[in-house]
Amino acid sequence: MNLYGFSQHLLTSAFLLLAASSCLFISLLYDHKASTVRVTPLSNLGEKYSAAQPNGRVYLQQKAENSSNHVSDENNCGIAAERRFDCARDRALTQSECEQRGCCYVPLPQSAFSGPPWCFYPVSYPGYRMGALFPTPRGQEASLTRSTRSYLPRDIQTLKLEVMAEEAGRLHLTLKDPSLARYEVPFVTVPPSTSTDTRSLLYDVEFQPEPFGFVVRRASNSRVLLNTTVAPLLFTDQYLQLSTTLASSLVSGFGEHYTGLTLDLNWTSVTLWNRDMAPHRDANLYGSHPFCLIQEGDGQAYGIFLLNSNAMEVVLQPAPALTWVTTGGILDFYVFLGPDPQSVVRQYHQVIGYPMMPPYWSLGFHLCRWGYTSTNATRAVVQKMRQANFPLDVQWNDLDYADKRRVFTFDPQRFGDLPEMVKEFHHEGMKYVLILDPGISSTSPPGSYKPFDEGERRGVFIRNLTGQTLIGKVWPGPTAFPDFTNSEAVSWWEECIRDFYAKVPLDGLWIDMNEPANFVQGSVLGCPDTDLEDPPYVPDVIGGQLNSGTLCMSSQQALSTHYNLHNLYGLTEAMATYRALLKVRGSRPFVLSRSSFPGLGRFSGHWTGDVHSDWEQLRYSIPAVLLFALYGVPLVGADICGFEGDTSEELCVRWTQLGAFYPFMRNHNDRPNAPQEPYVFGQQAQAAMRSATMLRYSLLPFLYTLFFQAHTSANTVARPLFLEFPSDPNCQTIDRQFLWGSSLLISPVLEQGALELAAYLPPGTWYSLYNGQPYNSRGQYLLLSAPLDTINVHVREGHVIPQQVPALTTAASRSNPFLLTVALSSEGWARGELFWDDGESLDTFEHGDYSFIIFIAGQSQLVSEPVKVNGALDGLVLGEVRVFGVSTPPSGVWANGKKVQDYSYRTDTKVLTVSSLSLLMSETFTVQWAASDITNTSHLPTVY
Ligand code: MIG
Repeated sequence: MNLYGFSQHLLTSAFLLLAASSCLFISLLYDHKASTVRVTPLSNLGEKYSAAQPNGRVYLQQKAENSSNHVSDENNCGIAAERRFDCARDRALTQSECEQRGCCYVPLPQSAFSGPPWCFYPVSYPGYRMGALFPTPRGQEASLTRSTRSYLPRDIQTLKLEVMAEEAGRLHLTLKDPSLARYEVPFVTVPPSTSTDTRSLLYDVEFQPEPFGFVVRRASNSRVLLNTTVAPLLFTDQYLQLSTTLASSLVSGFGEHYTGLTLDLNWTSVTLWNRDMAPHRDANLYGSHPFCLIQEGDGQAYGIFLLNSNAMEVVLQPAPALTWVTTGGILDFYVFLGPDPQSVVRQYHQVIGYPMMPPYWSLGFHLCRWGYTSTNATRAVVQKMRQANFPLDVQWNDLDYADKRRVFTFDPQRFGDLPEMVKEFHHEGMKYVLILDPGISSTSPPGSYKPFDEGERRGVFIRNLTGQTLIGKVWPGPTAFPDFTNSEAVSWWEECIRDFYAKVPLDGLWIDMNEPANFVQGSVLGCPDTDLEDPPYVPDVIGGQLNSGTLCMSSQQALSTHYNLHNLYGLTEAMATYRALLKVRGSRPFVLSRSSFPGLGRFSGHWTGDVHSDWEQLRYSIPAVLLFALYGVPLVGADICGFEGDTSEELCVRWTQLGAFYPFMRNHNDRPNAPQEPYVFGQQAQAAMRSATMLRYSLLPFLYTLFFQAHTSANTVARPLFLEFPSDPNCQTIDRQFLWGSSLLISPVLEQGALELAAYLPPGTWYSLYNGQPYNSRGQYLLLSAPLDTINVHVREGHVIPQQVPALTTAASRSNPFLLTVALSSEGWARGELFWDDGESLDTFEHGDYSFIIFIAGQSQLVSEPVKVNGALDGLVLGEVRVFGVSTPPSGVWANGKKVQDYSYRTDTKVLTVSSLSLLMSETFTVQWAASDITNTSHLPTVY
């Protein structure tokens, strides 16, 4: 095949890809009206039943005959320990209490609290009875009724089940109260837009009418992915529970917690309740993501999303199985069928929205600490960074800037010239971000603090049960909390930001404390005694009560109670902040949020909060970052060198090396700690940090292109190995290494004193990014040398990595010459792409205001195909090409047909380096190297 045919083919598929992704995007953005889904015929749920059961009622083979309400007999209780489902999740029960519930009580040697439950449901415990399924405009629905009471207060006796086949790979199933509207999560989901060919569904669903339950199978192999008939559905006002078996124990998700990439299913539980809490084991942290991805073990995967924002607990047991217990709302399930893990992620993001495109500068290095106590102290930091020759794009300030810690003000003494400082930074090509807490001080003298006065006047704050503005306590003392579900609050917030921006031309906002955090429980007046403050069941939350460290549950927001909306506080603040920045600055917003919920990534990045400066926290920052990629928040990183406690030089070097590969790279430190800016360390440590940061800067064109792919195709940026190599069993749980996209493998040192590490290389050839040294892996661990100045990074064969000569800011690096690293496959080809635009305008892809170039190497040449070119590429050139894996020494090199003098070839590593090029990026270029196997290719220069 000649080169032309080769590239043409790839080009066509790239066009198709672009076209497809742009359609999708448009539909996500503009198709909010499309509320009707096409009619789902009865046969959706499996042709086989509809024929036999014309009334639509479907039965499982193993339908249990009688479901008695009496204490169960031995047979009904003879359930394997790992398949016991807890009948006493709500509270501890004695044997007689357990049996009064009609449950089995069979003690085990282990404690009832750490292993299988002693009190568990018998086979076929009474629950709901399902009626006939009827077609609806959106799919099918059926009525569920229960004739007996459950053991919990306020059963919803009748439920409506709706089953919707929205995409071939997506099942959507809801359970609601048909007679009384209950709270449902607003904002989050993007309505389905396409009609689905129901013959192509990747799944079958079967229903067991009594007691109600359902089974979801993978159509291709009949594998059972969910089976909810194993325990009863409970649906009461404040306690909703459903259990299911899973197809495997490889479960990732249910953040935000301090865990590895896959969860421990050995009788554990995770609680989803947003909380200001430094990362540590067994604690509910800042965000909630009721989504999990399950690897089936054969390369296939599926995902489950329970769209519910109430305080939730997910119980995990080794069956493998899980139980959702949530304290309100409705049950709104999505199942994503993949079949490969990256498709599961994409299907999930199609529901919660694709991530935003970050401004280019936000991929640079950010420096922050709590304790830069004045503008001059802040200036000094920037100056020392410059003197020490460290890249720095964004300087930050923490609470120090604010006058009496009140947001939207700045201290007249210490930060009196903040506006000038920010302009100076801009002058140097840098950006500036500061912290913004949601709490609005409520005790300034009337007339002296507009945000509060205006907020009160416009009624933007969360109210207590009796209708007064709820007052809590945060950094400025007593504070009110804006209700971002109130449109009036959203426009007031925009005005506050506009007023402040008129003085301080900041470039982005860091929204902290938005769980929301409160230093008093509930409010300064406590909380009223209601079922919301003290529900029949409280999941295992830090502090023991839902209002610990936050607002009263009974407090009122425009859309519902805080009880229902708590987990959405950070998301709604991020939405309001994104919108305000967009309107005020008119360019792509940068928001960094601590609290999160599904959908956050459309508006914001995330940092992992108050990590401690120790080696274990360094190591767990990798799964934290990778999990947020699954959650649709690709712009994420941990505080480099650690936030709490003193760092050490070695830890800080290793953390900076790893941090250079966090999609979001910020060094941030707490007030009392030893300083940890890169320049405070010894020369050797500084050199190591500098080279890691420079390496990142050289890779920013590649990183930016990955963000473009996340934004348009829901690809992941930092990517777990299993997503890229789903059928390699070795990759299933790896979370000490990760990938950028599909082609860069990052293997950091995570242990004190280590100067080498065992790194897994999936099958194929991997080249050292530094020198092109190849490793041919059969899928094995290799011992890699990792002296203090080195983080191991390998390029996967078959890929072209676009790079650029680094500089101390992205403003400068963006006009430097590009470099291409070409990692040839064993067949001698490679491919890569570059997305390029001005880096800060909004929706450049959507408006077609960007450049897109495909690079293809094969048959001893590298060719660029500028698929689309705009002004952003003006004057930019390709300066150098490195080709890894050139098997024979070339006898000549040509650029656009002209002979090149400045090249070198190393026979040991087989790397060809072509320097001193100056080829316009906006035009097609060709770099050719002569090798013996292409002498008969007529369009190449004759070299022998
Ligand atoms: O209660 O603004 O996670 O990054 O430096 C602490 C001060 C409040 C918590 C954030 C941290 C920030 C700090 N904030």
